[in-house]
Amino acid sequence: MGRVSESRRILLVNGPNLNLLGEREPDVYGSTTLAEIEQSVAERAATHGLEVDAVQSNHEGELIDAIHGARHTHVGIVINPGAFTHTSVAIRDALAAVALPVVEVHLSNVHRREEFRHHSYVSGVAEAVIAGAGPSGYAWAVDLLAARP
Ligand code: DHK
Repeated sequence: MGRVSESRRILLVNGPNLNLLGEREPDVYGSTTLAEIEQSVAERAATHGLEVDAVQSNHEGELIDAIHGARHTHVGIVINPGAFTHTSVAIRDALAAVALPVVEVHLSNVHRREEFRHHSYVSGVAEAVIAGAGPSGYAWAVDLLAARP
């Protein structure tokens, strides 16, 4: 009799203001909504046999709690920390604490934008960083996590 294997889950984390995707500065962030991104991430993950739990919050502590919550249950994290990318040692420390593989995603090419967006506290604890690829970046992040043993 075969054993039913537990599903492999990834955590998708989106930070502040990303709930407004679709209407927020569409020239910078595009017209795709967060719901559409979450749906496409789930579909991409399913092609790899992965399931996705998605969280978005405008509150740093809620993002940290979600990251902590993944530590024994998920195989990796895809995160767009929004503006917390450039400010939050606490989110970086949370990602380091859970010791899961992390892929950092930005819809826009932060390096082509204002100087204050060029530094990321998260990149130093990420396996990979994808910036400027729009919503496709999230799907590629899933591919990267799925490719890990
Ligand atoms: C999203 C944000 O909200 C900004 O604060 C970052 C990032 C860039 C993005 O491109 O997805 O600077």
